[in-house]
Amino acid sequence: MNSNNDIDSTFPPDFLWGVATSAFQIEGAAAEDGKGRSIWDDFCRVPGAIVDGSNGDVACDHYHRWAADLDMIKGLGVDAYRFSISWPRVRPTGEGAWNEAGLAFYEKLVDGLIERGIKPCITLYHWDLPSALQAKGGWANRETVHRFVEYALEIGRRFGDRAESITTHNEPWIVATLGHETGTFAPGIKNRAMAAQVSHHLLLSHGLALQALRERGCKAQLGIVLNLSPTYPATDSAEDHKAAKVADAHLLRWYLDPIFHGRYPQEALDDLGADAPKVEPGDFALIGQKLDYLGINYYSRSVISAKGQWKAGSQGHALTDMGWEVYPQGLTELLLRLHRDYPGVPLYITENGAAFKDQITNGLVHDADRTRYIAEHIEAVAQAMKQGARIGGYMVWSLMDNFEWASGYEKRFGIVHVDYESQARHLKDSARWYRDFLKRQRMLRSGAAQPA
Ligand code: GCO
Repeated sequence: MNSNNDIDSTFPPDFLWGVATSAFQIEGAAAEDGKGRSIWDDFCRVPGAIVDGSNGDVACDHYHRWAADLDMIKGLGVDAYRFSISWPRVRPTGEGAWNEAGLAFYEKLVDGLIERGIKPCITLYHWDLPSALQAKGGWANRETVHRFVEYALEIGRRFGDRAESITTHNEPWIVATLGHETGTFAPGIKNRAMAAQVSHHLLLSHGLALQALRERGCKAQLGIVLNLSPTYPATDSAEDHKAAKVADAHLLRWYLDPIFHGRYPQEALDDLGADAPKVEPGDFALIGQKLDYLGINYYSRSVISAKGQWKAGSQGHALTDMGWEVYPQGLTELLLRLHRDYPGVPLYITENGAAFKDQITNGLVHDADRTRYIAEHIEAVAQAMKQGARIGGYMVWSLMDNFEWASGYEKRFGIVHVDYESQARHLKDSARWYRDFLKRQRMLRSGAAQPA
């Protein structure tokens, strides 16, 4: 890669390039057309839960601006768009009647994408559980697993023939750990044993949904998306190495091992002790359904110090506006490790991107730091592929600035700038770079140009 962020590697012709979003972060229309409340609607009302006191009531108003947004996506020249369905929009209380008005929105969206030549990649659960199910115990209640399977089947029945893929869960670690252990995300519970039980139910719901969708002949590719931030010891000391291993067992292997090897990692079970989840006979067989793909969300590495003393950036790596290290080689290393330890499944980068403080002047955003971040990570993917990893696609997080959970609207991840007052969208330089990069890839693929 040179200083213009030109990438020399040519990716395979069927490599899927995309952009990603999620329902709660962009849709708004929180109470329209019969939509039910979600745990994020509720969490936003908890004083102090969201840094800027904001909520998802309007967000990017995508519910009303979807057609123009799809035109914008088409303009980028991507192959695919990854979005999530709001469960309470299509089934307001998580059980009982389906909300046809809500489903109609996703009908328009899916057809609108196909008309524009873009493949719809659906995520079923990007954290917005219907509040009515939370009132019955939420993911800590094993019954919720069955409600999720019903939801998955209905979406499969309606969209399975048109969607490129259906992902069961986005980042179950976040749901379990931030939602139920640290309490920093919805539903804001602080109970480690409950968090462990929630993680088990999420995995079980994933496996049961895959099994049920396949039984019904769902044509879409089926998989799960995990946030896999690889762990590194802060120093060479034995304590730090041990701490990094335990952290890896909680962060990565906790979700990978049950799916691929039929068990939870012993290091994490030992650490949990009495807080370990209750597993019923047969659960692991259900969880271990074959995946058509594994989605990976990669932002940064995790550096682990036994004494908790490590400071991000202390080894000279740049930080994003989230305070996360820019560490692209971690992505190459992660992909190669997955290829080695969990072989046979195609890997997709389903999220990668960065928040930086943007300045907009006359509709222009010169976000050189974000462009560089994306280019370096695409290059990191190419490096892993050259060393044998099987990677099927890459998606930028995010299409546009949006509601960044507990950080509200203060952190901007978009390659498109959103003015929340006017809802005007402006392509940042990173979006223009991505568009030009994809144009060049297409030319290289069709042999119309020679690599530089
Ligand atoms: C995620 C989330 C996104 C976040 C992004 C940046 O899956 O973690 O999908 O919703 O906005 O990760 O923090």
